[in-house]
Formats: sequence, structure tokens, C-alpha cells
Amino acid sequence: MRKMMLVLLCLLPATAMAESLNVSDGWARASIPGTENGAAYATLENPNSDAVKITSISSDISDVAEVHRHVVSGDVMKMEAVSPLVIAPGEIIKFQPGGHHFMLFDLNSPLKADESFSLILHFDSGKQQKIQFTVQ
Ligand SMILES: [Cu+2]
Repeated sequence: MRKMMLVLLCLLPATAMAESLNVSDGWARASIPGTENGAAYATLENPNSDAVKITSISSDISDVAEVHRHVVSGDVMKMEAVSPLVIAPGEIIKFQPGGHHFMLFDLNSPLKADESFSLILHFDSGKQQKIQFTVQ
């Protein structure tokens, strides 16, 4: 019985947190002069028992933000939008150069080292999560 109570207690916070991702290491590279686009990276972990679907990204630092990944077709490496991005229960997706990234089109101003900014993840449930990035 005591064990059962403990299990129930442990489940409660998890339910309340449903659909939040554990996000760490948010970073972006400082803009190269003359470029209008940027990319941001972070590690996303889904600690929930259900898959999480990111359907869109919004940002106040750029006109458009999308989840992208690199794909190789023949000898050519290109980027494609991933929408929705589905993260399975327990899955960790490490965004990194050459892999998944948050693509920022038409930055309002160049990304400068040591500055920080945020993006908002929109889930298919209608919930949102704000995540932070530091420019390196
Ligand atoms: Cu891209």
C-alpha cells in the first residue's frame, strides 16, 4: 500500500507537466556580417509518456522560424522543414550544426555574442513553451 501511495505521488507532477519538454544547451552562432538568416540549437528531451508534436515556432527576433534538418540526397546536403517535429516518449533530439536546427529567416537584427533570445514552441495540443538561447 505504501509503495502504491509513492507511485501515485510521483505521477502527479508528471501529469501536471504534460507536454513540457526538458530543454538544455540553447545556443546560436553570432551572425556573419551580411547574412540575414540564422540557426539556433538546443537539446530537447520528451520526459512525458506521450509523444510531443511541435507544429510551429514563433519568434520576435525573425520574421519566420522553422524546425529544419539536413538531409543528404545524392551528393548534395540540403535543408528541409520538419513539420510537425514528433518527439517520442523518452526521446532526446540534440539540435546541432549539420542536423536539426531552428532556422531563423530574416533576422530583425544580427545575432551578437553574449546576447540571448527566446523562441516559442507551439504544440499540436495548443500549448506553448518558451525556450532560451545564448548567442556564442
Ligand atoms: Cu535550415
